[in-house]
Amino acid sequence: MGLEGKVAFVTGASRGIGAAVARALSSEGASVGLASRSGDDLGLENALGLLCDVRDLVQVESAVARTVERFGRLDVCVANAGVGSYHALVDTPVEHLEEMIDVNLKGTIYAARASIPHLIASGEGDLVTVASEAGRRGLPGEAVYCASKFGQVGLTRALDHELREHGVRCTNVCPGGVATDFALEDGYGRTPDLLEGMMSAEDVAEVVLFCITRPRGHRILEAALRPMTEPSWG
Ligand code: NJP
Repeated sequence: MGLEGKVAFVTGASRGIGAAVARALSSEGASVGLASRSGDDLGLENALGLLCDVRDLVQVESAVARTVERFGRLDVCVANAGVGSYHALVDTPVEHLEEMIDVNLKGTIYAARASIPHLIASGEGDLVTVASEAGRRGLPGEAVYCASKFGQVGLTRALDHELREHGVRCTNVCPGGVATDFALEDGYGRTPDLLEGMMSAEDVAEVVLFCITRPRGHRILEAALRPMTEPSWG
């Protein structure tokens, strides 16, 4: 499944799912541009840590450009950076509402927009969006998060139509609960006890790796994965 010679750009790569994806790509031989607000390179060989707030198009464009400048090409973009705040809509702090739309939805649009010309130039590009089960159905207490995730899913599905003829595959990876730092910050609605029985970041990274290493003659449009402790909600 080697990815030697391939170059990937991952957003939200400093921890959680993004860091697990970065490690998986790197262990298969890919060079990786790792974007986050902390700019961590995870100590990986062949990695470039990039200070980047995905809410800012100029910063995203610059992070992609620096990845291409350093490694010479771009074959894979994983739009993963995301935040969640679990409240009824009327109780959702306005700054959390803005953050979810700006990071999850606009950040994904920006990462795709900046990466697409390079993915087309690669001739064998992959655009992966780390969306959510919340991008497949409405869930209680997460209306804005769902809206941002449905937006990501719609974006990636539409891009499949634009990019297939250019040899670029577009995939939504839609996990259920994953035990990371996600939404654990005070006021965001998750507590450590809720993580019991959830999937690991590595579980999701393996699915991302699986999707991008299929033979080029087919593509996976959506990969949905749930922990056994979660129902599939019909
Ligand atoms: O979250 P976490 P996950 N600009 O909190 C970065 C989705 N998902 O790995 O900037 C740039 O451990 C942040 O880095 P830093 C979820 O919606 C999750 O669980 O240094 N980067 C960090 O690297 C999200 O799309 C679950 O703070 C920004 C990363 O994002 C993706 O999976 C379930 C940023 C967040 O790491 C990864 O989430 C599900 C910004 N403005 C979907 N803001 C789940 N965990 O249960 C944050 O269905 N980051």
